[in-house]
Amino acid sequence: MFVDKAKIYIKAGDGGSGCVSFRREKYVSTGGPDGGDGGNGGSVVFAVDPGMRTLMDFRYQHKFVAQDGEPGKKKNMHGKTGGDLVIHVPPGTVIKDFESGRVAADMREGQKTLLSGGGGGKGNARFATSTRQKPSFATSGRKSRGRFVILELKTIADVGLIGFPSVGKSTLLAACTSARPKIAEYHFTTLKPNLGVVQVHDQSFVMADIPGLIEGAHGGAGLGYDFLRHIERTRLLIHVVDASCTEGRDVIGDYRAIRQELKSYSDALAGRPEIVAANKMDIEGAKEHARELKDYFATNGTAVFEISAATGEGTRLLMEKAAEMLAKLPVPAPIVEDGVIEEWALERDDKGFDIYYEDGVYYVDGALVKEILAKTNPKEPDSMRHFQKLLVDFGIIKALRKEGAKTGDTVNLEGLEFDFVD
Ligand SMILES: Nc1nc2c(ncn2[C@@H]2O[C@H](COP(=O)(O)OP(=O)(O)OP(=O)(O)O)[C@@H](O)[C@H]2O)c(=O)[nH]1
Ligand SMILES: [Mg+2]
Repeated sequence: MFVDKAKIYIKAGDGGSGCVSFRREKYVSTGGPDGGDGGNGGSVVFAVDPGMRTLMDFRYQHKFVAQDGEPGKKKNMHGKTGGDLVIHVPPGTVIKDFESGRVAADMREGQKTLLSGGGGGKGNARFATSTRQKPSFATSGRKSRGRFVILELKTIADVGLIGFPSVGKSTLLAACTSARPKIAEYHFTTLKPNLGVVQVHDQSFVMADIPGLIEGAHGGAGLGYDFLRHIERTRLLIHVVDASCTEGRDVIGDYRAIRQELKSYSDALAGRPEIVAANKMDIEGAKEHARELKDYFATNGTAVFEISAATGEGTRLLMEKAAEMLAKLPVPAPIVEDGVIEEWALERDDKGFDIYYEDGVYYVDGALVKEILAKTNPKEPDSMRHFQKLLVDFGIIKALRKEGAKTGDTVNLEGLEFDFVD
């Protein structure tokens, strides 16, 4: 079974909550606050494993959750940070957000953090001020939201072999590389892509052999169509045609039918430079059909090579031509990463503020509150009106209401006190 697409669930670790605790000292009834912060949650990291060739591992495991941060402890001890979760994928894995379908990462090499862990909460020791010496509250850690992602393997190869079943694609791969694909006279012998490295003088390139295509493949006929994604990222195509026509085929008709399937898959793929390989030249009558092909391409400049993948004849010249063309072709850029990761970071349950209640006062603090206050001048009515609008827009009023605040209650925003009006 070949698996080249998978849907998995990923989630970063939640932040550990801050601790509420007071020092215990001899002869002192209650000492100062000493509750430590919670640890940050672990992140979800994707890493390329060059040895992996399929997404098989994801058939059985769908859920990947990084470790949560540990809660803070007394004596100002911080909770342990949750361990990152590293998910190994084969090179060429494209990661897409399931909901939006947008590309989050194109894993070619190295590693990438896709979800960051939630920050740990603050322990009560953090909230001690000259006027509030015994804070009996701490904040909880940030929760991180899990998401579904689609993994799609788009093999990275320089050359893609295309053609009808049984034309000899796998035989050609075996003749030119150390790959040992299955070869047999029946159609659809190849069920998954095979890769091999071709060495030509001091140049080398990767060649991919995929299941054969047939007419109507784009409508679901045969099984090769889905596999075109594996040669989407090639720079050059070798279109293999069976010149022996032993199956009663017509070389030009075959060639055109495959071209049609390529076009229905993608214009970009159909626009790739192409070399035609007239195969099975060792069989009688092949010469004649190869001639037909050459005549057909006489005017458009497509190179036609006569080869026998079985005897190896002509394959060297074909590979040299491929190497020569590749040297002039640019390396394709990675699939554009359109910044989903930043959005995800914002979507974390990180509102930018915390609310806690003590002795009849609702305290609100956090980076967002500081930012709003920095822009506010309490002496100017206009500025205060804008300030109120910001409190509504950023959901602070709603959150206060949820915490139980009612008209007349005192709200303390990082030191600025006002009466709550609902
Ligand atoms: N005589 C001769 N037979 C060949 C040649 N190349 C391939 N064959 C035979 O053709 C049959 C099909 O070859 P494969 O390499 O499996 O063909 P394929 O294109 O990979 O086929 P699928 O994987 O089914 O798409 C096998 O029996 C091969 O031995 C050749 O140059 N000459
Ligand atoms: Mg094959």
